[in-house]
Amino acid sequence: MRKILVTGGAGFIGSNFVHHLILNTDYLVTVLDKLTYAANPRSLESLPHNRVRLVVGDICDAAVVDPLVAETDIVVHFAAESHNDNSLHDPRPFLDTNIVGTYTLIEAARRYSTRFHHVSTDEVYGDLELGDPQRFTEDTPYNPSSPYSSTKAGSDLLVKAWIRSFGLQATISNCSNNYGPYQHVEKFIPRQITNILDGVRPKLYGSGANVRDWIHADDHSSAVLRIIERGRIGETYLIGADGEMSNRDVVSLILKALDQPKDAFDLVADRPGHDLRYAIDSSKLRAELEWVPAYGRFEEGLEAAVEWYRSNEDWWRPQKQATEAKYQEQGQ
Ligand code: NAD
Ligand code: TDX
Repeated sequence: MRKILVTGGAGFIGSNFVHHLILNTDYLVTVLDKLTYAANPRSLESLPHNRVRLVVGDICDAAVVDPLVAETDIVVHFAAESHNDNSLHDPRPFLDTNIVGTYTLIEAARRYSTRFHHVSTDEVYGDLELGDPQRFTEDTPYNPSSPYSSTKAGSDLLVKAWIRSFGLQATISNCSNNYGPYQHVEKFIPRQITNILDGVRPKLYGSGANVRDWIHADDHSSAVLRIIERGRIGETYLIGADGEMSNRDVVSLILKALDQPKDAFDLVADRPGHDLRYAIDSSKLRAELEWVPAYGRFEEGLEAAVEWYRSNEDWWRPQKQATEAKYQEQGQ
């Protein structure tokens, strides 16, 4: 049976990807995860133990990484410090994990000639104007805004250099904003859903006009699976599902799904350097690899996510208080 190493598999997208692998493939999965504050091993607990193994360790630690990469057929690299707001207050862990961690993994993949897939973000391209018809493509120049996105951009460039200089057998994907089950309550959509469930009004940064391009995490997973199975080595693929929406409109939909008045939200301090708009043109992935997202309307996927948080309070409750205390300190 084929073996796959999934870094960051106890986090949001990584755990959704492991669920997707178990349902749709016969891979034997090893998850390598440091179990930072962002991880929740419970996200994996319903999966068969004979198919999924969790190794707790740091991707920056070559002594941990090397033997795992040596024994696997492929590495899919999700592990990262992933939250922009945290990166503005304490950038150092972002440099360590996103840059040094990626370096440690690609050195191991080079040593053992292991197929490598690097999971990245559309934020490496900076932002677009509101109302501009332009969207990001694989040819858009890198122009990251935050400590988070600059470290992700740095990690992409390392992978590109290792492909060119050392013949690393790698692909890269840059995806838009994900939503779905198992997302930490620090992120926008789960924060607002769980605030409302706690009787607290949703909090929009600035005017709430910023636009994000939403994709369900399971569609991200199917795209990554398609790229590792059919993608061309050395190529970058943008992943998106045409889900552009302003933050204010997202909050309106969440309020509606939870039977709240449509103006029951607060505007709070804006994020410094807040990117205005992201939008993905995923034509290359769709045309070359015949990928199509399974989730149709964002509204339906969002309603399902609202229902998931309503039904899984025991999953998110332990993180909620500390997360809100941190936001309160920041005036958000
Ligand atoms: P997350 O924060 O939910 O999960 C990250 C996981 O990585 C956690 O389980 C954490 O414990 C683990 N981790 C962190 N540092 C580690 C280290 N040094 N060693 C081992 N494990 C470590 O993040 P996410 O939202 O699931 O994002 C996963 C990946 O997808 C990231 O690379 C992110 O840049 C990318 N991405 C995310 C989005 C999004 O909308 N969330 C969109 C596009 C791309
Ligand atoms: O309480 C909030 N209020 C608010 O208005 C929070 C937490 C966020 N926001 C805004 C900021 C953004 O415009 O909502 C939008 C989404 O915010 P986040 O969930 O923090 O996501 P974002 O900064 O867009 O980055 C996400 O998508 C790209 C992921 O966190 C990244 O890991 C990914 O690379």
